[in-house]
Amino acid sequence: RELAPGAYWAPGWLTLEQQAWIVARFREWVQGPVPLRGAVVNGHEMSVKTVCLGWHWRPYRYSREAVDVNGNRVLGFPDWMVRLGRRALAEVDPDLAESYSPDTALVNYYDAQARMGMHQDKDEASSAPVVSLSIGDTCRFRFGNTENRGRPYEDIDLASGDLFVFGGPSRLAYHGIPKVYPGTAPQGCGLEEGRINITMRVTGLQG
Ligand code: MD5
Ligand code: FE
Repeated sequence: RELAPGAYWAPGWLTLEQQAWIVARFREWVQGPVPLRGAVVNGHEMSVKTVCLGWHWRPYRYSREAVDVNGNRVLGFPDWMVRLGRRALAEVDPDLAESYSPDTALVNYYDAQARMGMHQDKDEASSAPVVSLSIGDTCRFRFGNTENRGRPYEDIDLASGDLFVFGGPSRLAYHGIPKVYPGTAPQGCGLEEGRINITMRVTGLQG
């Protein structure tokens, strides 16, 4: 369903088998050159922990090396994820899908206490859509407006397997995760506790 212009929600888009396969890759990524870490924003460590593919994100910029962790180069952005991103976008905008080339993924892990405050994703130099996939515990997702952190907003529950695409005017909407519902991950998704969210993005950077 289209929540707002350019914001599309496809519940249950990933099969349980696909979810479990992606969780197995996640377990490899976190054993890779750069561990999961909470980024430090305004002197505070985020409760959401992140590992990146392609480009390393830290507040307000991207780099190839995880300069705020251990300086290692991050893992490459996998080809299978480019294809998955195109298939996701094809669900909502077939014309955009074939030329969509995400080059970075922020893979976020939320434990039962983790929260993400209302923010805009504007560290990318491209206006290409963001493709978001959720696995594990259900969370409350707050989808706001493009003007400020407050009302009007709409709260929806994002469950394991859900796809969200943020494009067009919704690309710069404020959004956040006020709550995770512990113990709600479905049997077979590969995650016993917590929530994984993958956001594929186009950085608009070269090199
Ligand atoms: C999450 N992650 O569920 C969300 C999904 C993040 C983040 O917010 O920055 O890692 S991505 C949500 C998103 C991206 C771009 C635009 C909009 C939402 N939006 O217009 O609401 O862990
Ligand atoms: Fe965001």
